[in-house]
Amino acid sequence: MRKSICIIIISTMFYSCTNVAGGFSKPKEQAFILQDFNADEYKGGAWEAVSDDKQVSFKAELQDRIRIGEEGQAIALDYDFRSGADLVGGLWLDVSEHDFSGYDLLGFWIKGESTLGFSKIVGITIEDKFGNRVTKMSSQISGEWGKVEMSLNSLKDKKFSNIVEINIFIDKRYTSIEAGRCYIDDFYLK
Ligand SMILES: [Ca+2]
Repeated sequence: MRKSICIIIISTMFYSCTNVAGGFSKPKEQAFILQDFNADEYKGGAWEAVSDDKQVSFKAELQDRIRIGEEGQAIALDYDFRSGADLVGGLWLDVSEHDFSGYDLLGFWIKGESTLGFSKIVGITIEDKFGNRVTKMSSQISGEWGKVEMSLNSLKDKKFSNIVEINIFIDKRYTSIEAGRCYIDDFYLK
């Protein structure tokens, strides 16, 4: 898949999980925050299936209005299937610098923008450097912050240290809302 935006370099940091996120207390167990989007750059961006059709169907913008935590930023992911050829697209992250070994779960926080509408179904795919992929769909997206988690154990035949990319995607076939926005923040490992 081709990536329409590529912004380089990152900061990631260890957090103790005492933050309150949108009224949800984070789990007591310590999680490793893979990406909190609080730096002005990150390694990833928006992608869409047909990037040369002169129609931008997906945008991923750092913004600080709606986020997890009292400060920092989150991604606003806009999509629009009303024109253009794209059936699928989303947000991708380069996580090749991270070793997922020793963790069981990958998660992130997501919230739909009620005033614009949003897909209630999103998918998450992790991909290793050999192109092997595991995908999970979630139909739990709402207008409030909620978590999507996927087990890493389905990758058990592969080495977690080889995971290089995460994709969050919205598929036109799975949503009746043709255009909308969701916010994404705090990718974590547990
Ligand atoms: Ca953030």
